[in-house]
Amino acid sequence: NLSHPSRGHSHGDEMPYCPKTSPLIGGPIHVSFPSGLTLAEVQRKNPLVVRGGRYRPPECEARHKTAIIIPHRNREHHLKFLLYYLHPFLQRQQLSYGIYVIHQAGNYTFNRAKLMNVGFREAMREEDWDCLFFHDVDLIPEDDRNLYVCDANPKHAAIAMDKFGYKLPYKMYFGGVSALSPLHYLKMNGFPNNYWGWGGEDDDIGVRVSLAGMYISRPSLKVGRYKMIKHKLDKGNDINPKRFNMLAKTRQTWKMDGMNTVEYEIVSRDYLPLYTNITVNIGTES
Ligand code: BGN
Repeated sequence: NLSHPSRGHSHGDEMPYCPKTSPLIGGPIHVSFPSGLTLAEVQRKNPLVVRGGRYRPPECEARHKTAIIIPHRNREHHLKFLLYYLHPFLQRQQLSYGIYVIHQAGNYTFNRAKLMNVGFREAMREEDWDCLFFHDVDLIPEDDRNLYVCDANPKHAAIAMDKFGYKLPYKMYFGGVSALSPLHYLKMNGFPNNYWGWGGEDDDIGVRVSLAGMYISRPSLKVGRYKMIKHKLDKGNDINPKRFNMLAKTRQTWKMDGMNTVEYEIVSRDYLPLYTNITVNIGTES
């Protein structure tokens, strides 16, 4: 039986799988930031997206189920543009997908990596996703061929960002957008919980990949292109002065800190038209 176990009644029982390569994808995407764009407009342009920001191709059975995890606080403006580009982009790839925004409650220093751990657990609780994209809110993919599916190894997708001249800033860079299967994620004990503020957590995650015996896979420079929405460093996300010391110890700490130790309290879970919003209390630095 090749049909999907969780198929609902909105789909027939005899739907064929989607083609291996979607006929809907093109090449480069021209990214601009139209003033006056509203979420209502994004909703109007994506009539097939259902409650919680979920979608399945209407014409075929998707080959991939991808969850997008976006850590967030006070970036509504960026989120709006990301949703505006991401929904149609994922639909052109004929993916079955869901978008989760993980919103850090309160005003304590931001913790991107811990929010990703929350997103992983909460998304997997709802659905058997086969790939998770850990996605900064301010990065817009610029090429349709940047497929939002997982590879055999953890994938660093944002390898060519405009702010770094469309090149990798350094060889071990793992920031911005990365894609891991649930198995990859658990094998490396998820992400670190104790990087508060800006910097270093993505390098720690990159080191975990190799400590767990995996490699970093990457799309080509032509395809892994992203435009960053310009902004200043946020209030509540100061540069983390401890990042150098912490990074030097990842080899000793990765098994004791991560998915196996993450603690948090869900404040609310809202199934909004374009995304699932999970507001979470992740505490403060100990
Ligand atoms: C690096 C930061 C990353 C950041 C990239 C790109 C650190 C750790 C100290 C070596 N790493 O320098 O977190 O994503 O720049 O901006 O600060």
